[in-house]
Amino acid sequence: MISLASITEKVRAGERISDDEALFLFNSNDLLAIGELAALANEAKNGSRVFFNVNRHINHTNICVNRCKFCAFSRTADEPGAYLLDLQEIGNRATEALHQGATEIHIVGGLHPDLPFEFYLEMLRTIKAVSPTLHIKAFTAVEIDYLSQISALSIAETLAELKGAGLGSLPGGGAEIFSEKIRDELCPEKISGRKWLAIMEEVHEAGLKSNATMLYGHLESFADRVDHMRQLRELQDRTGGFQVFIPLAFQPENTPLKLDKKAGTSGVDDLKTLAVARIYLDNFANIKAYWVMLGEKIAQVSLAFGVNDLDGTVVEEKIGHDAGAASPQTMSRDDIVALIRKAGRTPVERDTLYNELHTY
Ligand code: V47
Ligand code: SF4
Repeated sequence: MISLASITEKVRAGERISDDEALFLFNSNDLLAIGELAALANEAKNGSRVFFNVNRHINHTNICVNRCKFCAFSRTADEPGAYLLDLQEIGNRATEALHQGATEIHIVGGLHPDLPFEFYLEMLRTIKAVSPTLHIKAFTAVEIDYLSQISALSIAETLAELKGAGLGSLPGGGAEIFSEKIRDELCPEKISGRKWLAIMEEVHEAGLKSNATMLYGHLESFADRVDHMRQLRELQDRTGGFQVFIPLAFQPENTPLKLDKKAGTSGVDDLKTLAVARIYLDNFANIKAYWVMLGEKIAQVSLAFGVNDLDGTVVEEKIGHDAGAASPQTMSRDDIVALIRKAGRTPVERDTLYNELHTY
């Protein structure tokens, strides 16, 4: 019989927990016990060190052919608020980021109906021309699939072209929730969970690292969350190419999915989800709290619930804030260092590939 005691024994022995055990934890209300287990699992990997990075997000366009029901960011080209940044503006933002000490540019955007593949290559080259030292983490698996369609290249060829133009790694977006039933309701136009995983496998085979996310707090059940993490754990066993798992707390404002005023996640759910992820995903080195969606305070408390990574200075964020995120647009390096220190942890600035740059 599964119990908290039997799971604790496994975690103490460094053993992998089962899907049923993860589900048991999700269904438990003993948040502090789950947090303690997650902290144990994390401390074995990372001690008291917490990673963060200095980065800038650039969302080159919000014009998108898809209409995911959880998304408040996307527009059709003729809708108010639709935008497309030109290459000069993208170069200016990268230059500004470089001067502010950024080591990473994080780029994701809508699936624009008219941009040619060459635009994406030029965007990467433009940023690399600002500084070859800037790491470009860009394009979700969903965008890679779209770029392979517009370029009429295979996924492997698309990745090779992008890599040649300066792509350094991939962010973890577009995973949403892998359950076919929920995905059909949420984002029927988007590639399937199976395709997302297949593309990530090719990404890893191409020698590129990537991240992995899970959007939670909408229509999915706890079992759907465990199913999602199981598929990530299995792929990670095969490739080892995921650097970090990032649960994304659904922000309901201005989305077609805003069912009622209670939509969205609770602090308890946020902490439990991060903690269960730390315990279950034993082959992921890092669990990241994305403070933009969680708010700074929950992100800080999560450092006692198994989290060892915080993203980042960000600078300008649209996807969460268009959907009502209450967090600020940016945190400075000093803000993040103070947040980590006040949690009694050691701040470590990293680069995108988790090389350590500076311990504070
Ligand atoms: O794929 C869209 C999500 C993702 C909403 O890899 C929403 O380091 C909450 O993936 N509420 C893009 N989430 C962002 C993303 C990300 C962010 C930070 C770091 C990394 C990384 C990746 O945002 C989308 C989608 O899952 N999203 N709308 C919303 N209303
Ligand atoms: Fe488009 Fe991405 Fe928003 Fe879906 S989540 S509508 S693919 S921008």
